[in-house]
Amino acid sequence: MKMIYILNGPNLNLLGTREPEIYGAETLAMVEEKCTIKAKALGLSIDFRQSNVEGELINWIHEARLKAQGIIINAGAFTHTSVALHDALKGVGLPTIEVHLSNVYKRESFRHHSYISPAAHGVICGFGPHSYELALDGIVSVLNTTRKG
Ligand code: CA2
Repeated sequence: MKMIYILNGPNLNLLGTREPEIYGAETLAMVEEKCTIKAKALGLSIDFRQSNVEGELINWIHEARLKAQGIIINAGAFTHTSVALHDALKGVGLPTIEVHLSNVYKRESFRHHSYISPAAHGVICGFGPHSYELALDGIVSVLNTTRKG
């Protein structure tokens, strides 16, 4: 079964506790549960993780090179700051979907630039927790169209 790493960046552990008008009322554990159900229906395994530490996210991306077939990443605010995450994703070269709960383009201009997007196959944002399920559909589509051999 194909393994997908779903990586979450800083402050996403606070999901469901504040700013429900932006991020929704669901906790990250609830998002993980939905992803687990969706992944099972798609025939995928997932490893769902969150860290507030940039280096830990980078190490997980490196780990994914040998252990996973794809990455879904919500890098949180590191999206807008981290050349290091960009380089890690480029370096590993796995199919990657960038995901955001909120529509970052409707928000402050500093959220309009992403260092992740140039290293990603595609971007999904603005659908709340459902963004993650859409990203799982997206990664299946990428994996099924990537040329083998
Ligand atoms: O919309 C997204 O998913 C973001 O990646 C979330 C990040 C933000 O910096 C990005 O621009 C867009 C912030 C995650 C923090 O989430 C919280 C949730 C509830 C309470 C506090 C923070």
